[in-house]
Amino acid sequence: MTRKILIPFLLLMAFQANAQIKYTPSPENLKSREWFQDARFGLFIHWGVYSVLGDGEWVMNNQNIDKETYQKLPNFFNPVNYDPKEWVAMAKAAGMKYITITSKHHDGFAMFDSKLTDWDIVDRTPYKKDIIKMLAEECRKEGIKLFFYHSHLDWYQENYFPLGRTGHSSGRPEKGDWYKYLDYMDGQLTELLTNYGEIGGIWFDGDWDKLDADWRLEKTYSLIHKLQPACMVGNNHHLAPFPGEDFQMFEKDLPGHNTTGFSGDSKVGSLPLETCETMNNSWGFNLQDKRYKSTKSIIQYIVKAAGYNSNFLLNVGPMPDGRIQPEFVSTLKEVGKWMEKYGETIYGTRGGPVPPKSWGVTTYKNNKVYVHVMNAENSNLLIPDFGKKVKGITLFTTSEKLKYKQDTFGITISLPKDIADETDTILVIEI
Ligand code: H79
Repeated sequence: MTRKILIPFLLLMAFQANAQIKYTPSPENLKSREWFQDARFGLFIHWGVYSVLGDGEWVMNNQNIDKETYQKLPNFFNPVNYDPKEWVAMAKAAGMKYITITSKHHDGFAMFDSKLTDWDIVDRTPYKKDIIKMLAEECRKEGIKLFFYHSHLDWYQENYFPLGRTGHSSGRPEKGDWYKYLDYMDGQLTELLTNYGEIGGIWFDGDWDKLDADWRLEKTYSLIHKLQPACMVGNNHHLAPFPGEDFQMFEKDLPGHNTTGFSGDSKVGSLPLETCETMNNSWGFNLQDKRYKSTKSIIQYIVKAAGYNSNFLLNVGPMPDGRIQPEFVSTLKEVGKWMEKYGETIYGTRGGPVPPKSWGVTTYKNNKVYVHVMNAENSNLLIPDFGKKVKGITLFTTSEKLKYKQDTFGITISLPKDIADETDTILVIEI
């Protein structure tokens, strides 16, 4: 081959090889995915200097606060009542197995001690302590895995330029170096994955702010997997998963649903799934938001998520003084009581074998199928055939044997009489 032909040929080969690079998760990573799915229930925490204003984590954008003014907020962030022991104990008692906390939200403020900026908790607040480090230590002690929510979108950094769809009132100059911003982000992720022990995963959000930007995701994802191979990557981009991602999340929607309007393109893929929800209607602390979800509806959300083969990540927005509001604490306590009693039908299970129905959902583990009846429609329940011979059916709480008939249509079960107003009546099918 002459050089004239050889060089383009080699380039073409290299290009094809590159196009074929596929992400192969490491054995450690695959193990994390199993652990994650078995865990089923986690605590989401949105906490930042925005909490001071009691108007949610989008307050900088929503109230059109410019950077100069917003910079006053860290001066008032002094969470003297912050006690990571209390937070972790609360999560554990609720039956949660992991915590996902905002290391940085869209306001760009680092809740950890970053050497790459002084826009962080240690440099700017009177509190001066790294709340993430304190939480990481407590989580490790208590066997709770820690994940970081980290925002791609940044309303503070000048190199986040050109601007996206949000953060237009921050008063930044009309110039910036995009790739420097991405280097900065990779730098902060390196800090988070080097200085805080083992991290369960990184939960990205905000790339939808700049749909056409080169986010250099492959580079960032491989950096994460190089630093901590077991660390799972997820990205709330509302699209089908990209290569390099290890779990797929759904915001305020069960997998495949789109009640919010922004989950439309979130085709459910084959990775572990997670649904996140708020306890009232806000992520960050919101003083006026009293739309508290009932214990029953939260339990039913956990159960439904499990039936969709999905984890449930339930959010609290702690108050600026470091405490979690009592309304949340008491509901979580009740949820924990339920999980203690019925957790066997949730933890370590997978969704199915019957897809979710109007009456409820199913989960399974080994030779048991748990039928979660949340809306009994009449005294008999028909479960479509799922190709297994039934050995017996009992009521989970009392082990009472239930009458049933199995034929080509499925299994018809006679339900116990007085279940109408229960949160979740669980039947156990032995196969
Ligand atoms: O961290 C919490 C929220 O602050 C964050 N995700 C959760 C976990 C969040 N950010 N935005 N949203 C949730 C709602 C998204 C709204 C959008 Fe749009 C609609 C994004 C794109 C279309 C509004 C309009 C924002 C950009 C254009």
